[in-house]
Parts: sequence; C-alpha cells; structure tokens
Amino acid sequence: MPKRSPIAASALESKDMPRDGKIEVAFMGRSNSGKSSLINRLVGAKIAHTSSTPGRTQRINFFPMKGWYIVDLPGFGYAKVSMAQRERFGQAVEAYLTTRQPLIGGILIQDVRRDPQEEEMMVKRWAYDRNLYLAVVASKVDKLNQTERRERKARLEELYQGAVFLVSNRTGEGMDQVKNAIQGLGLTL
Ligand SMILES: Nc1nc2c(ncn2[C@@H]2O[C@H](COP(=O)(O)OP(=O)(O)O)[C@@H](O)[C@H]2O)c(=O)[nH]1
Ligand SMILES: [Mg+2]
Repeated sequence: MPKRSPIAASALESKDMPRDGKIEVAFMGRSNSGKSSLINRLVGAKIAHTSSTPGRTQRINFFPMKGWYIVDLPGFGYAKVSMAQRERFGQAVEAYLTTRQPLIGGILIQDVRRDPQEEEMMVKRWAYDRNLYLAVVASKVDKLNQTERRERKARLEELYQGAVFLVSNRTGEGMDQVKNAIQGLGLTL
C-alpha cells in the first residue's frame, strides 16, 4: 500500500474546514470499530491512522478524493480522554453533522459482534432528520463463522431497521457493497 496521501484539512471548527464546496461523506463509529481500516481499504492506501490504541483520531480529518472528501470523524465512546476533551469532540462532531452543508451522507461502522448503542442510534437519527444517506457497515466479520454471520446480520438489521453490510477489513470481504454504495452517490473511489 502507498504510505500516506496528504490530509486536506484537520479541523475542530468550521473555519478550519475546506471551503471549496466539494461533497463530503462522513465515516463514523465507536473507537476501535475499524473505521480507519475501512477507509484505508476503500481507498487502497494508508491515509487514515489505524491503531490498537483506541481514540487516536481526535480531530475531523478531510481526505481528498476525486472531487469529494472522505471525512474521518473522531471515534465516539472513547473513555480514556478527559470529560472536557470528550465534550469538545462531541460538540464538534454534532455541529459538523447537523450543520455542515457539503455533507451528503455517512458510513456508520460498528463491530459485527456488538449491538448498536445510544451513539449509533443517534447517528441513525441524525441522518434520518437531515434526510441524508447512511450506510451501516458491520466490521470484523472474519471473526465469525457462517452461522454467526447470518445471525448477527439478521439481528443488526432488525435493530437498525435497514440493510447492514458485513465486511472484513482484514480479508476485504464485503468491500464491494460499500464501494457500490459510495458509487451509488455518484462518487468515484
Ligand atoms: N479481525 C479484524 N480486525 C480488524 C478489522 N478492522 C479493524 N480491525 C482491527 O481493529 C483494531 C482497530 O482498528 P482501527 O481501524 O484503528 O479502528 P478505529 O479506531 O475505528 O479507526 C485494529 O487492531 C485493526 O487491525 C476487521 O475487519 N477484522
Ligand atoms: Mg481510527
């Protein structure tokens, strides 16, 4: 994999975000859910920082694509940062999700073995309220056997009340579904 492509912007406040009006798709998920790995897989390059230490992504990062941006949002549910820090990320993310004009949709990533919690449901509600596209992606499917996969897919689709794509960032399984969803928005990877 190529090492890194430049980040166009890394911001907490809207004044530091791109102003070129290009479309944005936000990648969201709990820390350690596999968000950075998914971004890297989709792009085919190590642009997002992956780590076994959760909570590394603390700013909103904009990765330039062909005429649009992948926006890597800080992972939610990370306990080891201070309350003040958490507040700050939370507010920045909320402000971004509720008001950002170039934003047309999101990819919500979660570990296939977990059930969605309050934060995931908030993301789902946010997308619904703004009438934005949302793809729900369940990662780490390589950790499950075929029976477990079927069970988890059914359970997650019931909880989310919609389609859930099962993927492995390790093997690449299921990646085409995510690519198709992005291409379905008229965007090129
Ligand atoms: N087995 C497996 N491990 C994964 C997968 N996706 C991510 N990981 C691992 O989970 C950890 C967190 O991944 P990362 O992409 O940094 O998650 P982030 O915190 O959500 O950005 C790392 O150790 C990854 O190697 C996957 O699909 N399968
Ligand atoms: Mg990350």
